[in-house]
Amino acid sequence: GGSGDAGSTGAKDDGKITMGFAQVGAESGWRTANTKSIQEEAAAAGVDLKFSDAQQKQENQIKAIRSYIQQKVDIIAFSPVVETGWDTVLLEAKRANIPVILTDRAIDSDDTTLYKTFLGSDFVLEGKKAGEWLKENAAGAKNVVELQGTTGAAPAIDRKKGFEEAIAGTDLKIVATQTGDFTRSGGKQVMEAFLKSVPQIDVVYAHNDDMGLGAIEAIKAAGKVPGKDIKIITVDAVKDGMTALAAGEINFIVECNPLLGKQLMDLSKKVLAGEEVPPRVVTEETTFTSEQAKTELPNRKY
Ligand code: GYE
Repeated sequence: GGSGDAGSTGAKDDGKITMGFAQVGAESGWRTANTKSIQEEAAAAGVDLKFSDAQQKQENQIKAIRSYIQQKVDIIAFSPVVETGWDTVLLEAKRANIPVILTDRAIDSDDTTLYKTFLGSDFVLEGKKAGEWLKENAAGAKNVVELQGTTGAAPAIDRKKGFEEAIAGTDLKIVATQTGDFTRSGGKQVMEAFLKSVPQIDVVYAHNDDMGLGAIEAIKAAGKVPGKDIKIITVDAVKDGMTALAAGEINFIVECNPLLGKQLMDLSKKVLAGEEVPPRVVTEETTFTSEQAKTELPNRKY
């Protein structure tokens, strides 16, 4: 922290930046890759990283942020588990003159002075890409079941929204939707229940690879063939997802890039140097079909 060395913004006596990072949890392959990227890039940038895992609970993240404020870190970065309920703690950071950067997920607040910038994907666009592919590539399919991410999380809200926009006015319909909390076990459990209660399922739209992989287990256990009897679309494109895509068990994946570490360190340095940063930094992403996954898989880093 910057305590005691008057006149300097952010740097301690040794000149090192201290960052407090409040991570969501370790719920998915995406999250594991994201954590690794932040830790590695902090080390490469000479940033002293204090890292906490909130186990997908907002109260834990709020506690972690408060402790970073008490420790007088130079900058706080976090990936908000849900969109709402952040104003109080972020106001505390602001009053303590500690800048905040949102990474990966956005918050829903009218007060945009509570953070310097938001670095992450366009989740509505991801949902749209999923819906567009389905419209064009699944002739005859009608009934979609949706495995939602964590309730109240930006990627769950936005991936649903974008997908619904894309399939509006077509024969495709979401006939059942429930959260699987972005985990493999959650996806499996919800899919088991859907297979029992929904008479005809043509498509699974899972908000991430892990829930899609859990759904595959449930579909196989029910004696059906994933990717054939039931089409599967997911978001993320982590290695396990890409492997299932190459094998034809998943039909389409919308990429979401977890490697945000380098950009986060660069933005933090700029903020602490008093430089202007854009209020929103969007990461660039693509999509993969089964054929493309076969080519890409050997190069996949996470
Ligand atoms: O898609 C999912 C993870 O916030 C973009 O969180 C992230 C999402 C990602 O658990 O796998």
